[in-house]
Amino acid sequence: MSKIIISCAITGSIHTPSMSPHLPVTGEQIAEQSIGAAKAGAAILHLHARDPKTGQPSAKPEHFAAFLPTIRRGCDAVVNLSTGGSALMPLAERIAGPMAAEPEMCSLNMGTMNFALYPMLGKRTEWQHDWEEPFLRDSDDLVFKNTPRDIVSVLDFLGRQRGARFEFECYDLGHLHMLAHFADRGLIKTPIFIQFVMGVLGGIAADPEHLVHLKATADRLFGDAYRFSVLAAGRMQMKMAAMAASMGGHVRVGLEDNLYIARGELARSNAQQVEKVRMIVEALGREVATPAQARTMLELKGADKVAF
Ligand code: KMH
Ligand code: ZN
Repeated sequence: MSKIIISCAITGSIHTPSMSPHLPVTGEQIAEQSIGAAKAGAAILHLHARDPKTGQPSAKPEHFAAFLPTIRRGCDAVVNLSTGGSALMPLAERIAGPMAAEPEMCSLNMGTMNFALYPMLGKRTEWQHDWEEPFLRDSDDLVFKNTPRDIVSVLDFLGRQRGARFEFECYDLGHLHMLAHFADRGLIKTPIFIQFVMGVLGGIAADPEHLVHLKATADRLFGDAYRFSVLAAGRMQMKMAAMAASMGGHVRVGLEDNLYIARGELARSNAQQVEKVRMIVEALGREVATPAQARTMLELKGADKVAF
C-alpha cells in the first residue's frame, strides 16, 4: 500500500478574515502556517495569496512573492499554487502568480460551475472589511468559469511551458469525463493526480456514496494511470479524509476549506488539522508520505526547478 500524501490548503479564497482569527492573510502568516503544516506532515502545500492589507483574495505575483521564498527556505514541502484564484477573477489574473513562480504543481479546475458562498453569511452582521459581506452575498450570481479553452490554456502555459504537474480539481462526475477527454487528446501526463472536491455548493455533495461512485468512475476512465485525493469542504472534512485513506486515496485538509477542528470549535492553525488527519491515517495503519516520496509518486520536476 503506497504512502498517503497529506495536502494542506493554507488560506484559499473562500473564507474571509472575519470568519476566523486563525485564517492566515499576510505573507508572514501564510509562510508561518505553511511551514507549521509541513512540520506536522503535509507533503504538499496548496497555496492562494491575499492582499495583506484587506485580506482579499489575490493572485498577484508580488503577493505570492511575500511568502514563497520563506516557505522554500523553511521546509521541503511541495508548493502547489492555485490557478483557481477566486471565481471573481478572469483566468489571466488567476494564473499571473503561478506563471511568475513556476511551481512544481498547480491546481486545475475541470469545469465551469456555480460556487455559492452566500450560505456562510449566516447571522453575522459585523465584518472587519467592507468587501466581505458583498463578496459572500453576491456569490448567488457567481460563475466559476473553467471552459475547455481555459483548461487548454492552463495545461499549456503552466504544464507544457513551465513543467508544472497538476492537482486536477474534480467537483463532479462530469469533470472526470472532461479530464478523460483531455487525456484522450494526449494533453495529460501520467500519473494523473485527481482531487475529488466534495461539499462545495455547486459541486457534488460530501456523501460517502458519491465518493464510492467517483472512484469507480475514475477507475473505469483512468485505470492505474491515476491517483486520487479527497477534499471535503466543511464539517465532512475529516470523515471523508478517513474514508479516502481507507480506500487507498490521499487526503487534503486546510483552513481554505474548513475553519473548524471539531463541531463549533475553530481550528487554531492549519497544522492542527494536519496533525488530526495524520493521526487518523496512522491509526488506519498507513504511513504518511514525505515530500520526497510525494515527488517520486507524482513525478514532479523538483524544488530546484521553481522560480522563487
Ligand atoms: N477550495 C477548493 C474547494 C483551486 O484553488 O484551484 C477548490 C480549490 C480550487 O482549491
Ligand atoms: Zn484552492
